[in-house]
Amino acid sequence: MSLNVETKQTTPYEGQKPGTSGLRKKVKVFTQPNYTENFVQCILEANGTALVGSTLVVGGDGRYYCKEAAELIIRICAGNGVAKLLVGQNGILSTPAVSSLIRHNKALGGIVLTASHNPGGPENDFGIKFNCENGGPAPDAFTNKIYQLSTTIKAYTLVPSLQIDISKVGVSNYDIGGKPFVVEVIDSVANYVRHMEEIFDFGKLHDFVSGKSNGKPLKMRIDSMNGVTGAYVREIFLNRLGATEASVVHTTPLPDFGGLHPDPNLTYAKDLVETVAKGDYDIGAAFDGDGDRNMIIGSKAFFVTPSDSLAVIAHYLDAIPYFQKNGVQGFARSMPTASAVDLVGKKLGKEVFEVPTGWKYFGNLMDAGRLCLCGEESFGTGSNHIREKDGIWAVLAWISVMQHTGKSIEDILKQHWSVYGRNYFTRYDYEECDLEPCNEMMATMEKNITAAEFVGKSFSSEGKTYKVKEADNFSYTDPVDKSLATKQGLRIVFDDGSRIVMRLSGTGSSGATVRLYIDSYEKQNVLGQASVMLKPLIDIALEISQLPKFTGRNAPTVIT
Ligand code: G16
Repeated sequence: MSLNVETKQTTPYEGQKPGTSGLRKKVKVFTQPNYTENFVQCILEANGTALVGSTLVVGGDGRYYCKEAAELIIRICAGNGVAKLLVGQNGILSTPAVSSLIRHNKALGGIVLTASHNPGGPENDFGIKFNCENGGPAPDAFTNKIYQLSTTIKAYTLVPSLQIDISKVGVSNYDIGGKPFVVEVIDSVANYVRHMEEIFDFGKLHDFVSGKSNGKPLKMRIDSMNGVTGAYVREIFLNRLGATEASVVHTTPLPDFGGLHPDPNLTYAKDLVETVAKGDYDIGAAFDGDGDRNMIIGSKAFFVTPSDSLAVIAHYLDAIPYFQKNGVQGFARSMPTASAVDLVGKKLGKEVFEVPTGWKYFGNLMDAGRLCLCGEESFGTGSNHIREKDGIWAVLAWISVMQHTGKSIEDILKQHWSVYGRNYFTRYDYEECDLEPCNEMMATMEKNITAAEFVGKSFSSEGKTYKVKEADNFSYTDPVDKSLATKQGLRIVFDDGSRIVMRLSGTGSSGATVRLYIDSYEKQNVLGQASVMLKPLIDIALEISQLPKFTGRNAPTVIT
């Protein structure tokens, strides 16, 4: 039976402008009449003529509204000439899994349903983003196009009568006005697990994790925080690597993450940190809702900053079969990320790139064969095996490094610092501030730090003095396509290499979140306590930015 395409009239909604990684709003915003429909129609139209006859991947982190949105997207895709959809069972796919599937299936792209680390549930957040055919988040030019379309949209098309049960794996064939349309509901984890098996030596890792190689099972606590990684973690760590059931927790993806805030950092992954601090563990790890972020801690909750995590993995990359086979190209980090990896790149003679915040800025460099490993301070680490950051990949990389060196996480870090020096790093987040005073604060600070007399100025606190070497609002020209991204964050660089960076988050769903990043390099004094070492520079940052005055906040909501 042929199904009919219907055209529905609509009017634009304000504010459908994708942020750092897609459109993130409260569920209540997305469930307004035509809100999701409008945005999905604009995503599809932004693909132009390539859409007709294409294959797309659809899936998300299982949060509230994910399944309904996936079913709606299927009907809208059917109405817009898409030929085939690969849909995760129950609408579930981690963000790295979507990226992998797009690449393996040579799809035109994928629609990812996630608000990442933001809380879920009817009162919380939902999100939609588009990933392009390289598997990576759509670049600025593409998301600007989506936004432009959203401001003028008059109609969307869909097949309202299309019935689909995405709880069962299988292929459904439809006839849409005489044209075939295929929906393949796929096992959410199979392709991703296969991919990890190609990258890492699962045999060696199994012997190490299960204790077969040295009679001592690896004591780990992997916390999925009730996000999407649960199913992937169980298959990889329990079934393939022989870990014990007690090694994994919160592995059932829940629509509201069981009330957890699935953001793997010292504040929100508190349960993991406290348990590992008290217990007898070699490694602790947590992921965010959609599985692209990770946090690594060692025995007694020894914290590995994401900037150090990137640098250590860079140092040991050739312990991983994928890199033995494909070679090691350049490294990259986002601008606010501490520059620890730069030192590894320099030593190994590799190119190192500094890009704006957002994984989308790494894609071109990877596609051009110039970049194989990158990371961000926001708990993102990944490689060119896909075009998203990849939480489980990062944990497998760390276990590979532990297996290779035979050392504890703390000893690996201490040895690293003894060779390269240490970048002490912290990030202060001031969440849900009023937008207007924050904009005013940023504008005032930009004016002050870009004034001619600012360079050369000295600032002192607690006996430490820092002299300004340069200061700007970071801009970036992509080395591959020469596209320009401006106003990517205020940064002050001091003559010892230490830095203060301030920017407004692009991933919140309401108000403004101010992020203050402090990066202080020490060649010799590498075993200090980070909070003590960073205190002078934090005080200087608060003085220069006048943050307490503008935001009315005397303390951050999150410190990492
Ligand atoms: C997204 C992006 C990351 C970015 C992070 C933080 O992560 O993919 O590249 O570093 O947001 O962005 P912001 O500082 O603007 O909030 P995710 O995990 O939220 O998709």
